[in-house]
Amino acid sequence: MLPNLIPAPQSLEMLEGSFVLDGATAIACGDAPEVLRVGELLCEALAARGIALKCAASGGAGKPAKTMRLLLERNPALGSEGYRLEVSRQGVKLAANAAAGLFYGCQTFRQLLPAEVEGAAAIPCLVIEDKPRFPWRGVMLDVSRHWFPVAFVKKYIDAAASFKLNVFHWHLTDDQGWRIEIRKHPELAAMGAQRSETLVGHLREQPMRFDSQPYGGCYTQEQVREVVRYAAERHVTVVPEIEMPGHAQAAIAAYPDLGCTREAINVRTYWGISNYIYNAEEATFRFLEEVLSEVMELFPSEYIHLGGDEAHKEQWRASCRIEERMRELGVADVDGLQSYFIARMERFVNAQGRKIVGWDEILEGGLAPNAAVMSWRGAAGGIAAAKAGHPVVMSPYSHCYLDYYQAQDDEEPLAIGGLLPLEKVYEFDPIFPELSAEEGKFVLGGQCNLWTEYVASPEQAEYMTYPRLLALAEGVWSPKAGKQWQSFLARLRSLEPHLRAMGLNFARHALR
Ligand code: TNX
Repeated sequence: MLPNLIPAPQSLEMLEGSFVLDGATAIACGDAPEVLRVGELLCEALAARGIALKCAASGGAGKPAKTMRLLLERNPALGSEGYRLEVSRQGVKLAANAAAGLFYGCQTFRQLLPAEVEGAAAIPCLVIEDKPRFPWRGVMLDVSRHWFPVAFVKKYIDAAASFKLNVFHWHLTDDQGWRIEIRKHPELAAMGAQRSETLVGHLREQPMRFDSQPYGGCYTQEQVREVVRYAAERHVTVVPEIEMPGHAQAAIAAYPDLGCTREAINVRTYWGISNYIYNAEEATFRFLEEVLSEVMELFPSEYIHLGGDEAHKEQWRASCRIEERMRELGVADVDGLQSYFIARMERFVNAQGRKIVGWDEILEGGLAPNAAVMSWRGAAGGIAAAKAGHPVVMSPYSHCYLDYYQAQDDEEPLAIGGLLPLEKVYEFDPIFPELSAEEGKFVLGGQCNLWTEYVASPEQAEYMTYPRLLALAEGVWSPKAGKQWQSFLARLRSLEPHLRAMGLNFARHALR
């Protein structure tokens, strides 16, 4: 029987016999600290399944009976994230060019464990060679609409990494709450992170009802550093998102001078898109640069996400001051102003050696020269950007929105709308037929997004995420040629004990 792996590896050859993994096995990691850390994380994961191993540079004191060796070994075919895993009766050899590959090999190894493990596990002898199809394998969590504790953010990253995802996009600011401490502008964490109450039920229900409960939360810089460190150990890059020029009501509530009307306003208490938008004063650009400076210090990621989506421009159109500013800045219309805004912030980010990514609306009025595009309103924006030679992450709501219903069933908890069953996520392919082979090279990968208007708890966030995130994982890691829905479903069913062992609350529609 073939082992049940998600995402499916590039190649797998089964051999005779099995290796018995038990307390007498040692993990030998060599001297590189990043490899030792990979070994330690594997030990922790195996301990959670009831197998206690020793992990050390040499494989432990004395002569261990059996070893699993983690080796850095040059193999150009494997790239920076690939690995080769050999399991024989005598031992296990895992080799890769870099620690990331060893980490992914360990995730595969974890899935080779049988459903029931009691102190020891028989691992089938085999050879796996594997590497990802795309370099950007992402998941986004919105912590503005609802806030999630650090422990949950870590668990979310840990689980994503175990399915070989490598980008955690952290949506930190929006109309309903600002969630990251900025030392230079303390009102963001004080005022901007709190709302007086929250909408009850769906936004469609009229009249609107509210819960009268103050709600808030904000990550301190120390907590942010801890999350970034935790993710890095799991070979996950955290990409922070700071929204502009729209989705800015919480920031404007904290500092009314950033807005177009300068009136005192509240952090938004219900869903939908706010009309509050940053003004275009020099002081506002300076404010955002100061915010981004602190953000870049906290997040070492190559990309900083500037949002850019759904910027309602009524307040810009209605403002004489904006008209004056547009003349001064030499922009023709409000689309031009959005484009100026993003391009100006891009210059600042580029000057610090980083790049920006934004939602596909940043194409409107002209794309900033070096920007990457995250395509959510279908694939058209991503296709246009790739054709123009810009990097693209595909995340169309039709296939990637984890806030949509996953089944047509009266029992489903309230969600924003839409319908995205597991099978449809599985069908997602980041490379669209409109792209030539050359243009396709600009597609960095794909991403699922969990917006949290209707997701108020960690349990619910997991329910919406799993197993759909596993379908995305296969779509961005595994070779396209081998993808097969029935095979995925069968593997998913047999990985149920694995999901359970990880303590994940997953939806069971496809597992029944
Ligand atoms: C659109 S996707 C948004 C979010 C909402 C989401 C709900 C995107 C860039 N913007 O602000 O939460 O729809 O599905």
